[in-house]
Amino acid sequence: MLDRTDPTFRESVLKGLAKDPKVLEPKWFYDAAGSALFDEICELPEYYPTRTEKSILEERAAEIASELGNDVILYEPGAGSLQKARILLEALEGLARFIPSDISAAHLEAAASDLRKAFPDIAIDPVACDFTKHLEMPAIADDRPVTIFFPGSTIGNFEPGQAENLLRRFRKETGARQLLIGVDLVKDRETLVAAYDDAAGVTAAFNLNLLKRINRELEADFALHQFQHHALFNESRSRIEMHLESLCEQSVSISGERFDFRDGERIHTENSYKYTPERFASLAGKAGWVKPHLWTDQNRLFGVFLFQS
Ligand code: AVI
Repeated sequence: MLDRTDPTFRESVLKGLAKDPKVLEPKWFYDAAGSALFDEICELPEYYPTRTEKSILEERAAEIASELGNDVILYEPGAGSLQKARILLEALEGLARFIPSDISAAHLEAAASDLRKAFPDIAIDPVACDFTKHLEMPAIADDRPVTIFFPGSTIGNFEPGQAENLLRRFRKETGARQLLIGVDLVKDRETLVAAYDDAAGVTAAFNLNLLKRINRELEADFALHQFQHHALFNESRSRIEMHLESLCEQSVSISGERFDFRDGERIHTENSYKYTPERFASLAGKAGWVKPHLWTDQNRLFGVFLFQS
């Protein structure tokens, strides 16, 4: 298979590692190996968000469906494998149209054609686009109101200011009237840290895979065994942080440029923000999303919000 490197990858890596402290953007986690590791993370006993959100959607499907109504166009940005959409489509009896969007056109088309078989009465119109830049609408004559579906707590990987802008753009670029969104909630430190530092080491492999990808795609020589995964809860900023920590003083060459690491120096690779229901409703409110309705699990680990515009 042709290994095509995104032309902005090199620029982003060289720029991020020239900073102090060093950073790498989390969007680069998801090459083929990284995506497979993320799927494994979602199945881990410590990683509660995926299964908790799924159980909320399953258990509250009828209620959610009655709040949403079925005379809407459901639009899912960054839809991926369409696993969560299936639960909702089953509940939204009579839904006419579903628009999944994803950056990878091939992946999306394959997932959409499976979905068409399962839901022959729903028009499925995938659109390939990068939702962090722009939300594309397919060229269809359908003036039903749009409902945005944004599960998975993906919103937590954006800085709060960026998250607000993104939610505003969701409304403006599609004219959406409703937003159904999954949000990971603040909880005790132990549960949070375990979810990002699992006993089997899958999250560590996911984090370290970023260095493997840089080695492969950007002619670099990171010695993987000389870096270790580190996850912490930064309580004052209400976020999990993932880092890669250098285990010794060392130099790494990337595309002919040299980067020096002190013993113990960290590369900051990801933030995952955790919200209280009030804080998230206030952030969404600033983006024009009002009247929050929250569904949560018994232990209030995760929240599924419905907002109106
Ligand atoms: C994709 N995103 C919502 C995950 C999260 O929980 O922030 C990414 C992840 N990183 C490590 N584990 C999972």
